[in-house]
Amino acid sequence: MAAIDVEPMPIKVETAMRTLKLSGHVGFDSLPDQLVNKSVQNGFVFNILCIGETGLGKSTLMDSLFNTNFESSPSPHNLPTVKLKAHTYELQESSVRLKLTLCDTVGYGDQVNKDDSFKAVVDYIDAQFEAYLQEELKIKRSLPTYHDSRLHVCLYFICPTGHGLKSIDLVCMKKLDTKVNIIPIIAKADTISKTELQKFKSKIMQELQSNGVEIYQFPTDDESVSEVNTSMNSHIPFAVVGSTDFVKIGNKTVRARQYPWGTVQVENESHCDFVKLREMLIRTNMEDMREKTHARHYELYRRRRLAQMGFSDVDAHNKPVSFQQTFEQKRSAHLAELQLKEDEMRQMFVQRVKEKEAELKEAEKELHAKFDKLKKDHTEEKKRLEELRKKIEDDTIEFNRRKQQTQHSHHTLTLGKSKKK
Ligand SMILES: Nc1nc2c(ncn2[C@@H]2O[C@H](COP(=O)(O)OP(=O)(O)O)[C@@H](O)[C@H]2O)c(=O)[nH]1
Ligand SMILES: [Mg+2]
Repeated sequence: MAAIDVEPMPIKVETAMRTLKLSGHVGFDSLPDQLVNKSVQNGFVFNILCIGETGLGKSTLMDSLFNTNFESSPSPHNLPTVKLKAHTYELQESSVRLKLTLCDTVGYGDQVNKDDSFKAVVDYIDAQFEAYLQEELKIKRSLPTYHDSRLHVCLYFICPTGHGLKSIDLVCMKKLDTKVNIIPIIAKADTISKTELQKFKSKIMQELQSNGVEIYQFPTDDESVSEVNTSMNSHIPFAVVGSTDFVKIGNKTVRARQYPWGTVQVENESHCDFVKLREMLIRTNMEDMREKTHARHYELYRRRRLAQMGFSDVDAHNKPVSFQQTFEQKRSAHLAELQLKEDEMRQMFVQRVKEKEAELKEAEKELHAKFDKLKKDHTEEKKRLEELRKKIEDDTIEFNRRKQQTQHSHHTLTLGKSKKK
């Protein structure tokens, strides 16, 4: 293959910029509308990862968040390993289509040894990044129609009945904080009293901080949402309640959990933080999470992977180097390595042939010697037999001669006797 000649360094052209006034309406002020129209046409993708022990109310919360029934089946507590299961749904609200993927950690926290529980999750997140990277690196890319499966947010369900985070929670969140936007939530918050909840929340935040776990912060740089986001950041971890049941309160039917002593309304802000979570996750910051996933977490993965493959923006002397140059270098290094391997194999082959040849020659020599010995033995045997035969013949002749002689003398003797009579 011939190398393609390219200019190693692009020529930089400095352009002076001037600000001009338009003397009439041109129309590019419609660009934001064009962007909105296009986005609406394409539809949106959002992928949620739910991590939490079996039975903490993950599926119920998803049903509550999206006001639908995802028809998930409860998973058993006896699975030998953690598995990630993703289901994709097409949702539509007015003219906006959302391709929603819910990813569940099946069997999480159910094993006796929970040391490796996070591994399956890390592998899954990386696999989605890798798939996207491979699509990006293709010559013929189809990113506009590509189903982006990268996880935009991780809802980490914390068990409400402990005295803080469990070690599995800290280990897992620490492993994931550079890979996904983590929002910790206290599950089944109806099982915890009001005073305990405040203590529990601050304990969790303190534990996260002292272990250096970076959770997702709602962005405060955008003026339109900075106030609400700042206030919401102080409510993390949200204490949520989910339900698939509806109860009539006054003349309204609401999603709620009914107990002998009263009713917990999912969407009542004085009962739990469900509305805050929904507001932050879906209504205010969904786009920010999508953007951060691409610009921060994926970018980090991509940088690490490309460095692993041997690509860099600078060479050993800190001089800029293009992708093409690195590729050419890697290609020739690879070819040289192949050549070396080929030579080694050829030499090994020649050596083996020589050895085999020598072995065969030796075998041939042995065969010849064996053949000569057999021939000699055969000749000797033949000679011996010949001699034996000759001796037998001689003996036979001698025998016959004697026999005749005996017959003759006997005959004469008999004749003489009869004469006497
Ligand atoms: N008390 C209480 N129970 C809940 C809550 N959410 C779900 N549950 C119950 O917990 C059980 C397990 O819920 P599920 O959503 O299947 O948990 P998953 O295994 O994490 O998906 C079900 O019986 C739910 O009714 C909640 O917020 N509070
Ligand atoms: Mg479930």
